[in-house]
Amino acid sequence: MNKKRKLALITGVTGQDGSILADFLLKKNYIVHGVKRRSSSLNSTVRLDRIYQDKFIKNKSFYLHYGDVSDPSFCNRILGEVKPDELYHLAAQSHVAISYELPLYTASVNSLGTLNLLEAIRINNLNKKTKFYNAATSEMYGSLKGKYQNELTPFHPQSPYATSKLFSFWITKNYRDSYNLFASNGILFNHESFSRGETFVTKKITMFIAKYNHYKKGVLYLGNLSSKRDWGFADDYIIGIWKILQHSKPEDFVLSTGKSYSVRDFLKYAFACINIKIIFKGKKDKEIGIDSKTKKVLVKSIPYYYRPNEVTNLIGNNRKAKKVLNWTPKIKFKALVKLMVNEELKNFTPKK
Ligand code: NAP
Ligand code: G4F
Repeated sequence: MNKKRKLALITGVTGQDGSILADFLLKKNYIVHGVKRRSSSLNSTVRLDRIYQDKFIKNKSFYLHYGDVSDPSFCNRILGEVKPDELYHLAAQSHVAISYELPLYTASVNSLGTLNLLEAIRINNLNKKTKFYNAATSEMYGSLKGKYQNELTPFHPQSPYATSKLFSFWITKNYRDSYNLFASNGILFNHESFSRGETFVTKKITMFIAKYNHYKKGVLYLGNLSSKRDWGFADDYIIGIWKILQHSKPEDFVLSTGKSYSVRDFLKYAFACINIKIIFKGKKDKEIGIDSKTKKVLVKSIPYYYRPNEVTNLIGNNRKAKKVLNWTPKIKFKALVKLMVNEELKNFTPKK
């Protein structure tokens, strides 16, 4: 007998995680609906090129809808129309540094956007049908105080972004407890891939490496090279996100690798992929990275990219996800750097 295909709705489908998740769910035979914002350029759907299906194809598996999570009427309508089995809420103003420049906008999208979707589930009486995943973040913890951060660690958000996400985390829990909704938070530590947004540090570095490898010139301007993150591979984390909604009950989970490395470490391994040994001189916003052979300056730390209140270190303990969901990240830090650089080198096209 034919099993009924599951219906998923993804907000933030044009982003790193949304595009990888859409691909993953289609391979699992889901029917996938995604929300994309109206944009003046068609480029915003570039990450979806490999799975895009034309509007006029009958019985498609992948549908895109224009919408914005900060618009409650849209959220009510789309939930009423699609009636998804699983709603993956990934849409966000996801850049920490930009959240200092646009704090109200960040709160409106990240906090109220989440509430709009939860309300839409309730208003459409989908409490028993729709499972809800909220993309919470390790940024909610603020700088590491003990050995690691897990589901029991107190939160101490240090940016408008982190604070906006803390609202989304708690409102998800409130709706779970008040309305018996299957609503879970994933507290995800940094995860990267070739599809990472170009202004996040790993993608900024790996794109520079490909350019430098070709032109043999240029300087990469960065902020704090000493800050440390628990960096994993996005494809591993997408499996974790899916597993969170397949669990028998709604709960919150940390997804992390358990190891943290500095931006400086990332630079070291990334330059090594193109056979450059980089050495560092100076401190803080006077620090520079130099090619040990040619003595060319490759990297400069400048105040412009420093944040008003830097989260200095994050390390997650993923024991609960391992035990309850049987989830473990496969790709380790060095392999991640290599994978990102190689993909960047492969896709590099010089300007004419
Ligand atoms: P991303 O690449 O920045 O993608 C964000 C997505 O949200 C994009 O599709 C974006 O659309 C969409 N979006 C932004 N504002 C919207 C709005 N008002 N209405 C509808 N859609 C909107 O982020 P990501 O790295 O994939 O992360 C996915 C989610 O996980 C985010 O919520 C992020 O905060 C959270 N998170 C990420 C990490 C990580 O390391 N990647 C870790 C922890 C938590 P456009 O393409 O039009 O901009
Ligand atoms: O790549 P980042 O901008 O990522 P950040 O701030 O850790 O946030 C990412 O991970 C969070 C999970 O922990 C997500 F919730 C969030 O949505 C996002 O995906 O910066 C990483 C580190 C920071 O310490 C930053 O100060 O790199 C440092 N850094 C140094 N120079 C830089 C730069 N970051 C950026 N973006 N650009 C630089 O030039």
